[in-house]
Amino acid sequence: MLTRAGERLAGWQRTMILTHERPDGDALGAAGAMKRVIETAGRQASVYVFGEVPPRYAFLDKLCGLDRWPAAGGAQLDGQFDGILVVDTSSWAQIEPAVAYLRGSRRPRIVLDHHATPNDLFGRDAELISLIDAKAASACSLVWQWCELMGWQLDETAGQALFSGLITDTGWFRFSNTDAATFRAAAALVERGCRPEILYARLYETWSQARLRLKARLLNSLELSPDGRIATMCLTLADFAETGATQADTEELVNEPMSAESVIVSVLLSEMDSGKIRVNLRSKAPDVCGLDVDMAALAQSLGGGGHRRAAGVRVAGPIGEVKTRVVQAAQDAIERATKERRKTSK
Ligand SMILES: [Mn+2]
Repeated sequence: MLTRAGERLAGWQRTMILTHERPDGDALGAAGAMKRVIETAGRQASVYVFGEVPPRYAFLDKLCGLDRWPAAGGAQLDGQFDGILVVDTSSWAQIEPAVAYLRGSRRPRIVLDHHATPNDLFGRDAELISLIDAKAASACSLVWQWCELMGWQLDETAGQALFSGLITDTGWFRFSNTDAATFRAAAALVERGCRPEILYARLYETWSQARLRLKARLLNSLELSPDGRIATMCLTLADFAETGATQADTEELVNEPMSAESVIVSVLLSEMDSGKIRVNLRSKAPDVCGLDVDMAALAQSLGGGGHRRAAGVRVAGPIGEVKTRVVQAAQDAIERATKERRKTSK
């Protein structure tokens, strides 16, 4: 399938590349790398991003040259491209600004993704090749495999873009999705001149001052349950206003309390402008802490969703009441996990 898709892509003189809304390092890395690969082969490609590129990823914008999706909806672009490559998503809900355009367009498309969402909708109106591997750690590791198989040349820029996606989707090689394929791709990129220490500085040492101040307040709000297993942190609208930080600045902060050995569940509550409270939930892996505390189930019980280790929900405030409810639910979840463990060890 990769070969067939590769041959198809090679036949397009002009390729439109799209990725999901609120793009992350993997989305922009995969899209930017494919643009460079196509250009290096002497053909044209444009990446269209929905909305703004987050400041953290501005260097990828600069390196690869990304365009903004036109507010008019994209129909005017149709004559300018032979085919459409969608990376890191296969869900209509994540490409909302382009849905009307894609439904009307007859351009053939290739979708490359590592999420297990059903994607048949992309193909209803036009020819579609799906490259979906739900086991892959990142879209960038799939792009890497694709390039290897097709013998496509990766220049330094494409390598940096790919490395960015490999490491952001695996939390710098530490999440449970980190696999041998990721390390193989990373090793090969380093061999070709990619410098991890520079990319680390670009991705992890370029946050705003406002975020650092917000983090100070966040840690100051930390409360631990009597047994030390549940960490709770709160950010109020005043915290955001007085530090100048935004909701986007809370990215990854929920993980901070995990540095303490006793903590197995971390809860971050942030007040939003809408008046709702955003709840971020994390739990440690059972291989590490001995308990499988299901955050997806906890979030679902409050109307949200997610994965077993990382989930979230937005609920009506006030923040103090939400905190009490969520901490109680977390305690119940730990108790359930403890019972489960006793059952299986019997
Ligand atoms: Mn991804």
